[in-house]
Amino acid sequence: MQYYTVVADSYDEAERKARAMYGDGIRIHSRRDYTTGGGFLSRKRKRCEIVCYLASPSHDATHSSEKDISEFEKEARTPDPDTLSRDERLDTEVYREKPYSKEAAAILDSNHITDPLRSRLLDGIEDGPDAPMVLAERIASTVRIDYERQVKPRHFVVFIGPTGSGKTTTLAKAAYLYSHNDRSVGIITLDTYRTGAFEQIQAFGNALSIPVISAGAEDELIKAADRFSWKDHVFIDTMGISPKDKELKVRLRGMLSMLDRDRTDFVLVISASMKEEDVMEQYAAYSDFSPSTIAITKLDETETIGNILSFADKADLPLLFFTTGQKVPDDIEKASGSVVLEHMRETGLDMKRFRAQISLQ
Ligand SMILES: Nc1nc2c(ncn2[C@@H]2O[C@H](COP(=O)(O)OP(=O)(O)O)[C@@H](O)[C@H]2O)c(=O)[nH]1
Ligand SMILES: [Mg+2]
Repeated sequence: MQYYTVVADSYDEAERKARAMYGDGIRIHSRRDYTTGGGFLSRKRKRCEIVCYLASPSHDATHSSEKDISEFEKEARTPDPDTLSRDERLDTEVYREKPYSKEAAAILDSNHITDPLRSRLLDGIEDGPDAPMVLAERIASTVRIDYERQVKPRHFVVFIGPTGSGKTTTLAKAAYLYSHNDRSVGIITLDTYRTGAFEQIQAFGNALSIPVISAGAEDELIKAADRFSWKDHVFIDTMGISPKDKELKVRLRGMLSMLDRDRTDFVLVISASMKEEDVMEQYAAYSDFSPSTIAITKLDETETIGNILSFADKADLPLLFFTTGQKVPDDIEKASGSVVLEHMRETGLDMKRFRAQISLQ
């Protein structure tokens, strides 16, 4: 078994850090409290070291009872420095807290960037006048951007996500953007449920000269896909499904299973104004469709996108587009490192100086 040692100022901090780094599946094996410093040059400082391990994969963490957890926590709070055998000690990967810039941490916190992304971004950034610049550079290079799909998505591009997140509007903007690269595009809408849904997408289609077909059942989708088979890209709009609406989800999944998976991209559309926990919940509802990329909408309605960046990092999804208003087709931009930085809350970053110093996409 692999053991991890995490050191921090207090037990709670060490536990928080361990969870952030290794996930909620960790179990705490032992704890050691000690003090450092106290010499001529440094003050005494209390420290806490915890040794933890990951519950074995066969152990289903979701089935461990509350009782188990409270018992292991009780045990973990009892200092027990010598319980590891020598071999186990040798097998222990030691993580020691490194000094990091408090200014950089404040910037990340004001942007709601959470662990594990927060810890990764801060790792090794030392205090000093350059800290915000180093952080900005790191953010720009850490955030994953879907450059490949920005240039060439697959044949079918399906937009999924909660109702009202901006799927239909963003799909129309994106279809127009791609049609400008000398590509022929078409739109199929599966949203035949909501009143006015077809009229909305058809109005966009008419305004942008993109043909729109409505398909309410599997055979209709097959026919529509056939009619558009000569198109470079076919954008498929869907209805939002609430986590409770199992029937609608089964129906949507049934229709989408008609598409050739190897020729299909699923774009998850998420509003930037959602809290990270709510985004995670929505992501779980749509995870069956295995989205490969994210479009973030309504950046004009929020001051920061740290919540989305933290989510994207946890879900390991790259960013495709940002939308910044209701105007179709104008209010859309391809995601990039510099656009991400521009949409971070007032951080004291001098974007002009920053742009001048490092070249970003
Ligand atoms: N402010 C703002 N509103 C947006 C943006 N994108 C979409 N909307 C609005 O959000 C509402 C829902 O959009 P819609 O595309 O119908 O969402 P859907 O239910 O996911 O298809 C509409 O009023 C859109 O105009 C955006 O980037 N900024
Ligand atoms: Mg819609």
